[in-house]
Amino acid sequence: MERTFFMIKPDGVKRGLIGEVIHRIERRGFTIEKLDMLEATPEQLKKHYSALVKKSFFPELVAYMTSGPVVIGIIKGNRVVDSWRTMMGVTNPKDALPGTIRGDFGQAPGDTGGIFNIVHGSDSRESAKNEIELWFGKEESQKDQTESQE
Ligand code: DAT
Ligand code: MG
Repeated sequence: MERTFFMIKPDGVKRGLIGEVIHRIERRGFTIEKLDMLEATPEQLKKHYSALVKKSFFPELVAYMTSGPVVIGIIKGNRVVDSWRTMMGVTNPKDALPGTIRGDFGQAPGDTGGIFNIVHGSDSRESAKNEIELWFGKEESQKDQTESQE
């Protein structure tokens, strides 16, 4: 059984969408294995978004992601990595389909940038493992390794 890392970003928490997101995960039949609430630090975000640190929007992204508490969690299920990405919708809410979380709730108010897309999900099994280690520790990520071979 596969596991993935997800996050409800500060806009999702502020807008009262924790229940909505959790409900969609449960309704879809995935198991929530871990759940926590915290304030992400710029150091954690540099690691979490290591592929994006050189992008022009990175300072804006860190400001967004540190603008309030986030909910982090691990969900488990058959092919959950890809399924959760599908449930989230594409990165920019302007393009995200209705019925997806980002398509139903995301906001992209400016023409020049500013993406507030409610949720995060790992984009591959490898990212899931790395992100689980970053946010929940090595022991939790190693559990993931043995279980992903099932
Ligand atoms: P995703 O969250 O769909 O995996 P990503 O990993 O490419 O997308 O980017 C991470 C986050 O960075 C994304 O959720 C919102 C922000 N972001 C990406 N591209 C952006 C852009 N062009 N302008 C502003 N923010 C952006
Ligand atoms: Mg990503």
